Amino acid sequence: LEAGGACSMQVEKKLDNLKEKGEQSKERVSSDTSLCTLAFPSISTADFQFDLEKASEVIVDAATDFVQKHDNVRLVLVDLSQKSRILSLVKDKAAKKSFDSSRFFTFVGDITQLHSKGGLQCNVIANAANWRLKPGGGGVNAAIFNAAGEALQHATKECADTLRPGNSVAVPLPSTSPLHQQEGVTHVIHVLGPNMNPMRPDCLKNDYTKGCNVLREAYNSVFENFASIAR
Ligand code: AR6
Repeated sequence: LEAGGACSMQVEKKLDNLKEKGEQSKERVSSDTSLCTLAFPSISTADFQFDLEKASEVIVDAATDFVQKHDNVRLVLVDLSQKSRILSLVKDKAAKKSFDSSRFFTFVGDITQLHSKGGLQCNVIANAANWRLKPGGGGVNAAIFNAAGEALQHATKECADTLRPGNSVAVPLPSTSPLHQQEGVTHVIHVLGPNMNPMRPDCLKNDYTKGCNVLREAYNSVFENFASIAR
C-alpha cells in the first residue's frame, strides 16, 4: 500500500543518513516523527459505557505487546481533554511497564486535527464505530466522518457493510478527503468495541469476562490492520 511504502522509505532514508554520519541509528529512529503512527481513541469507554479501569488495563497490555513486537511504528492514545480519566489511568499503568515510551504514549487533542492543531503527524487513525459503519451518532465516529467528508463514506462502503464486536476494517482514505489533505491521514480503521450500554445493540450486560476479551480482540484487530498498512 501507498502509505506503507512511503513510511518504510522514510525510515530507510533516515537510517542511511544516520549510518553515513556514523551514528547509532536505533534510538534516534525510534523517536523520529517519520515513524508510521496510529492515533486511536479509547474504544467503548464513552457511549458504550465500558469500565475505564478495566479498559486502561487492556489498552496498556495490548499496546505494549504490540510495540515490543513491531519496529518502526508508533501508537498514540488520544482523548479530547487534559482531564481525561482514561488518559491518566493509561499513563499511570504504562509508567509501571518497561518499553520504549516514544513508541506508545498518550496525547490530548481532537483526533481529526492532530497535525494542524497538535503538530502530531499520524498516518492512520482508528474510529470507535457502530456496527452499521454509519456516520453520525456522536462521539469520535461523528467527528471522524464529519472531518473526512463523503469520501470516507464511499470508501467505507467499498470495504464493508457491517462490523462484529471485536473486529475492525481498514479503509484507505481518498486523497480528495479534507482529512487526508489537511492532516495527512491515509487510512481510517473502523473498529467495533464491546458495548455495555443497554440503549445500544449487543449489550453485554456487565459481563466483563466477555467484555475484556472482546475489547482486547478489538485492539489486536486494529493494531494488526495498522501493521499491514505500515508494512
Ligand atoms: N477526538 C479524540 N477523542 C475523541 C473525540 C475526538 N474528536 N470524540 C470523542 N473522543 P465514543 P464508544 C473520545 O463515545 O464508547 C458512537 O456514537 C471519547 O472521549 O466515541 O466506543 C458510535 O457510532 C472517548 O474517550 O465511542 C457508536 O455507536 C472515546 O473517544 C458508539 O458511539 C470513545 O468514545 C461507540 O461508543
